[in-house]
Formats: sequence, structure tokens, C-alpha cells
Amino acid sequence: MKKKINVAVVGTGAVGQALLQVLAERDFPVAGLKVLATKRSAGKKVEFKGEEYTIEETAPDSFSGVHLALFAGGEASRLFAPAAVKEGAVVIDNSSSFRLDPQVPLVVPEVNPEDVKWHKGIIANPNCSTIQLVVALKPLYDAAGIERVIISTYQAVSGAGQEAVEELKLQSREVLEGRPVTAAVFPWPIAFNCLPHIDVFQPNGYTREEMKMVHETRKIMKDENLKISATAVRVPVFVGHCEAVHVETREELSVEEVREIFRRAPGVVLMDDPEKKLYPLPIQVAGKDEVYIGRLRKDLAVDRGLSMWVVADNLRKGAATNAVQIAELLLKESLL
Ligand code: 12T
Repeated sequence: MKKKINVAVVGTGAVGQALLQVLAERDFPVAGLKVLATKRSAGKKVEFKGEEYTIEETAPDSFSGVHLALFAGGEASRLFAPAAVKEGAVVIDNSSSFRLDPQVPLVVPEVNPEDVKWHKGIIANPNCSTIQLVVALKPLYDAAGIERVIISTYQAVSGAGQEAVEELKLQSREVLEGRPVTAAVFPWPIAFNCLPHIDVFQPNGYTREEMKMVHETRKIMKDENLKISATAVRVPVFVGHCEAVHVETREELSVEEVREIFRRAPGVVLMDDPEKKLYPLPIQVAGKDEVYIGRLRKDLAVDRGLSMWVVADNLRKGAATNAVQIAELLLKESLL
């Protein structure tokens, strides 16, 4: 009989809800399920596969008997992931707390599945923008090497949580009705605007979100010398992060060769027929699990340069789906 796993999902916000949905859709072999969150959500109900579960407040002893704990971001990871490991659970963590810890594998199953094998209790799920980026970069890296990468992101508000989604809805109404706009989650109004500011600024002039892409990409690709720089921008989109990616490869690749590489790449959907107005859009990619690539062309500004447009559902491949894929990999490798 297939092994059945006792699962805890920690967090019931945008990513926590996506985790429950993805676990159900992919028919992950859940034996028991605990849904944990802060006091604020404790007592509320959530549904999983037609059954109701009552949300419990997370405590250090919540993880007794739990085989797999999926943490959906926030403070809970730092507070409770070590306790979950002590109880014998394997933790897959969506927060940024452990991603750069040398003792913690940082995994995207299409890119570095081998890294799950050396986990010591915690496996980190990368930042949403990093995940879709490395799924697109890895096949090019393997085929031709990569000298340098420049990224501009167009990130959906759901990356900042459910309150951010509500803020975009409210502000949109306020603008259209000519009322004053209230900004609470984001530093400036996001409705009908773009904010070149995600997470906090660092002394080097970049935001933490931008530097996460730099450091996490290097760790996942195992190339600490990779030249990579990013500008991360929040746009008034509910779900789906877009990235304009400029890659300078070591060896020359024709656009036709790259097309063929992406057609065969795991987790990638090539959607590239500009004549037919075919290119990935967040409103189409929302709800999907793959990374969509289009607008493939030569970068005119550099030798051996390629430009492309990379879109993924930030709550699914950018968070929940990637975490569940890691869990599936653990199961396949008998590491759960
Ligand atoms: N600040 O996982 O605001 O490190 O969209 C993800 C998303 C951090 C993270 C966001 C963020 C992360 C956001």
C-alpha cells in the first residue's frame, strides 16, 4: 500500500489556501491533516477534499505525529519550524528565513531535485520570482552556460498576501469613484500605479526582493559567480508574476535552438507566436502550475544575448505547487 502521510499546513492566507488546494488536486497521500495558524484564525473552518477542518493555533507541541509540515510564510517559520523538526517532521518552508542557510537545501524540483537528499529537517522553498526565473534559466545554463542575467519583474499583489489583494480591490473602487485613496499594506497606492519597491531597501540601493533573486538563484544553480541583477516592481495585477529576462549565454544559441530547448524543458510551456498575439499573460497563467515563456528573441544590446518574457502563477508554481512538488520528491526518494 502507498505510504500515507500526516500533514500540517501552517498558515491559512493566500499561500496556505493554495497549499490545501494543490495537495487535494494532486491527490497527495494525506493521512491526517492539521491546519495551523495564528490565534487570529484559530477556530475558523477550512475545507479539504470535502471535509471541514478547524484551524488550530500553532504551538511547539502541534507537530507531534506530523510527518510533513508545510509552512506558508510569515513569522511562524522562525518560531515553530525547529520545534516541528524536533518532533520528527520534515519542514518545507515558504518563508525567507532559512533559504540562504548552508544547512538548508533550497529546491526547485525541475532544477536541483538532487538537493532534497541532504536535508536535515528543513527544505526551503525559494522566493516566487526566483522559482519561475530558474525554471527558465536552467535549460539555457545546461545548453550553453550563462554569463549574465538582467531581470525586471512585474509582480502581482497576492505575493504580499490576502490583505494586499483586498487593498487593490478597495483602492480601485476609491479611484473610480473619485474618493481619496487609502494605502495600508503598500507604501504608496497600488491601484493604477507601479511601485519599484518590494520588501525593504538594503544599503546597496537594491530591495531585499531584488537581492533574494540574486542570492537564491546562485544557490539553486550552484554558481556563486553568476552575474545577475534585478529590478522588482509591484503592478496592479491580482495573480501572476511576469519577468522580462535578458540572458547573455557563454556559447551562441539561435532563437530556434532555444525554442527547441524550451519545448523539451520540464515545467515549461512555450507560448510564443506574436503574429497570433500569443504570449503569456498573468490572467491566463493564473491557476496554472507551469512556467510560461514567450516573446523569445535576440537581445540586440549584447553578443549572445536572448530576451524573453516569463510568467507564472506566484501562489502556485511560485509557492504552493513548488512546495508540494518537493514533498512528492521526498516521497519518491523515501525521505518522508
Ligand atoms: N516581500 O517569499 O511582498 O520572500 O510579494 C515573497 C513575496 C517576500 C518571500 C511580496 C515578499 C516574499 C513578497
